[in-house]
Amino acid sequence: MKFKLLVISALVSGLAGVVQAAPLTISAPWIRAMPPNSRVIPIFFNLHNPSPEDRVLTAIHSDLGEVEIHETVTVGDMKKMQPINALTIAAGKMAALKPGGYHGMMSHFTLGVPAEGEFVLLTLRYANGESQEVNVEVVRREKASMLMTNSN
Ligand SMILES: [Cu+2]
Repeated sequence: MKFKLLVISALVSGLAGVVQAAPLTISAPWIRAMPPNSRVIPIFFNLHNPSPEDRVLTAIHSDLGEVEIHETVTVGDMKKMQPINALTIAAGKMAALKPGGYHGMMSHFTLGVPAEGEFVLLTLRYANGESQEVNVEVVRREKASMLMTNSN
């Protein structure tokens, strides 16, 4: 019995050394449906970080175009958006990528502007080398509002 316990504790401590940080939780993802001649389309989702360490989103990748991470800033009485290199999601907190705030901005579409109802596979990359995928539907804003409400 004592031997078994020792083995178990050795296993647990062995695992602890290689354990991966808990994955972030993605909720209410959506891409805004835009006309087919649009040069850019916005990407939104909530990122919850359940781990005890801050996590840093450094890139959003898609095979269907280029994606930047944008922030929205107020200059005078104008709102404008600009690219940022990283978005920190503090330990235990949530970062919202939402209209009027942070968002992904997709451009240079390889297969044209994704249409309403299509899905775009995104890979979120983090500063610690981890990544995660999310398949995001292109929807109209009305439907997105329902998504966002339901996730709260
Ligand atoms: Cu933008």
